[in-house]
Amino acid sequence: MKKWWKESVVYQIYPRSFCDSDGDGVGDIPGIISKLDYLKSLGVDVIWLSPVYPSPNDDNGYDISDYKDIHPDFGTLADFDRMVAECRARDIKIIMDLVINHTSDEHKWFKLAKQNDPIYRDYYIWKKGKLKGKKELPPNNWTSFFGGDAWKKEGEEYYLHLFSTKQPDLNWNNENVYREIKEVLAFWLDRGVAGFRCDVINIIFKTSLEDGKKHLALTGKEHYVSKEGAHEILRRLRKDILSKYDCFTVGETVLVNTQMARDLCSSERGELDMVFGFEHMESDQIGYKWFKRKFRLSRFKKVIDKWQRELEWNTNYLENHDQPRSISRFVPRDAPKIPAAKMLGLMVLSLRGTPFIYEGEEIGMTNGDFESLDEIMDVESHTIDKLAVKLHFPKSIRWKMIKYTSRDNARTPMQWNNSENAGFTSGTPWLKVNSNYKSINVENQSGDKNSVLSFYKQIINYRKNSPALLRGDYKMIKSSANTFFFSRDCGTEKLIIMLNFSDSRVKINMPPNEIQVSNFPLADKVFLQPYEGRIIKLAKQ
Ligand code: TEU
Repeated sequence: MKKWWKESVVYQIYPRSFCDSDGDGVGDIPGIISKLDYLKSLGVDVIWLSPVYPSPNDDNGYDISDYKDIHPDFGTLADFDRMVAECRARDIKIIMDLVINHTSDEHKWFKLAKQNDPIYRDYYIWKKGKLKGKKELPPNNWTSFFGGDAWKKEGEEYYLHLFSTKQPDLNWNNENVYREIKEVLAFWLDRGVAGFRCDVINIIFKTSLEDGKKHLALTGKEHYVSKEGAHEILRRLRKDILSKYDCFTVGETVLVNTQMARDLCSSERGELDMVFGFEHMESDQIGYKWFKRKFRLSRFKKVIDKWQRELEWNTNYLENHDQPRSISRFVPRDAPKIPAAKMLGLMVLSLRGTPFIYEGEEIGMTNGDFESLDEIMDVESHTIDKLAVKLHFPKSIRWKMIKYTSRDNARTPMQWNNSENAGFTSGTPWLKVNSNYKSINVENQSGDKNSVLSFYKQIINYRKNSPALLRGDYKMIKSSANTFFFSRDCGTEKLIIMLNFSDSRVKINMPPNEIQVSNFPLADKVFLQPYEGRIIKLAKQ
């Protein structure tokens, strides 16, 4: 089958924050349908929908209580089918988020498991506590991704939760779990979806429940990161289900290195088609995301270059619903936002691989302008704050950590126009709208040929017609410390992409060439402007 997804531009929708059609303050499927023409005009080929399943929303849908239905906040299965049909009419495909490391604690399987049901108990991972003197401790020392213990006591035993206490981990040693999830995949593929983004897919299989080596974060990880058991499950899912449909999968893979990514994506093994690595997203963090350090382009370039060289094909992205906005982290705070947002967009869309754009990135949305923890909804931020209180971190430090790293930075409602609530809802939005919506919004930018949005449209269109950008080889070109240059070459077409990450002009020294795209309409052949991104085509020699 043709790997059509290699030539696609994927757009991630976080449904709660995209567009609300009924005024309840939460985005929904009819809202998404109303914006499909917008997405088509942007040049989007595939939509990745963050979870729309029923969920108590402890983690905004990443805690699923029914895999085969739609949350009433988002609409109904009939709305979903209509969305698929409306997408098909515009030649847009949809991929779903598949969250199968854990369910919600309100899923019927877990409710039965808690009651010691002979079948469902074993769908989850249970163990007795450990006695230390008279004190009972959790079964092992593992810590959760959101901070604190990875176990919660329920009755006589503890259950494992690598995320929040309301997200019990499934037991992938149980064949029934495999069978149930296999049916979930078929259910959505039969409804017309074109694949899945597989949440934390490389940690689903736990090899043992022994104590882990102590780490600053994620103690226990050596017992579950990228284990053979997970590889095997993915191979079985491909053989039993995925291979029967024209679809693709992209794995969200935590703590993955290029070797692990290659093992997951190699075509002989056929486990996943692509992964999201995180190494480049860590170039402004120390060890774990709560400790921020200055962004260093040298580190960032090195990581991007390594992933480009070492993987035959992969994803390119700078944003998603878990990460602060790119414009608020990969360029200095005082950088001019419009050219910088365009330059970052040019990078994502011109590297080798499938580009993923996150809602709002195409208009240069920035981090949320939250003033206190009360305005933040994210379970991760609140869990970390509680832990930091226990560790006696002063309030000002706690707030600083959360303000710059909270996942809610990217979850603020989509900014459609300059009417109240940015045109996102006629009600009260579930999360505060960024007050910069009056200047940063889709409507303002649609009519402005110099806007970030117009630039995205231009590059996407350019990409669709450029064999070098779609399929060409990648090579980094040596350049100064403040710039990132690389070539894309497919024999008939040789392009060079130049990105200036600094506020100074940079002299360029290139053979005869033609400027194809630049975020500065009057681009100069001798100098790159501050935050300029450009594509040049080398004249045939
Ligand atoms: O994220 C997994 C994951 O690694 C994140 O917890 C990440 O460490 C953190 O968000 C970085 O800030 C996925 C989903 O994308 C996330 O929204 C869910 O909360 C999580 O899985 C659990 O399902």
